[in-house]
Amino acid sequence: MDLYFAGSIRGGRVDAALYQRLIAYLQRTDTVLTEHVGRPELNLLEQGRAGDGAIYDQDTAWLRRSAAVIAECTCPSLGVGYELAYAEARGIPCHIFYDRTKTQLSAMLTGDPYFHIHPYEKEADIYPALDEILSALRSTQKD
Ligand code: 6K6
Repeated sequence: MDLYFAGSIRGGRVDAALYQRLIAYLQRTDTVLTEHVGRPELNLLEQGRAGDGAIYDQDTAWLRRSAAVIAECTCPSLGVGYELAYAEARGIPCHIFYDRTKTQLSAMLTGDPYFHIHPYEKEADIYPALDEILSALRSTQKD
């Protein structure tokens, strides 16, 4: 399956290493279209991809072809919030993870019953939840 992993870029890179581990886990079985989100050396001012307009066009095209969005939202990001609303408007399943010991998620996410919210306390809890999400997505796609 094609998956869209969403994580903060200009919102802050404090969790970049966590994103990289989660992306690597998903890549064992599936295609993560947004592998760059976990790149530790990602240059926030990088214009090598022809600027922000090209980034928007590419990312929204990837969102439209994704089986699901997996978002790590401990570090707040306007871009991730936008991507979640964009995916919801197109009926793409959205799974949101956040560390409940570090942050309170926006009420605009927790208050929206469309979103599947996964609060966690330690990173090890995320991986079995990802396994369940992937197997549920796979069985939906077979129907
Ligand atoms: C160059 C090389 C790698 O990345 C860049 C430039 N920036 C972006 N490239 C691709 N997607 C981006 C970039 N900046 C933001 N996004 C998208 O928005 C990602 O899919 C993230 O999930 C989300 C992060 O938004 P901000 O508001 O934290 O930047």
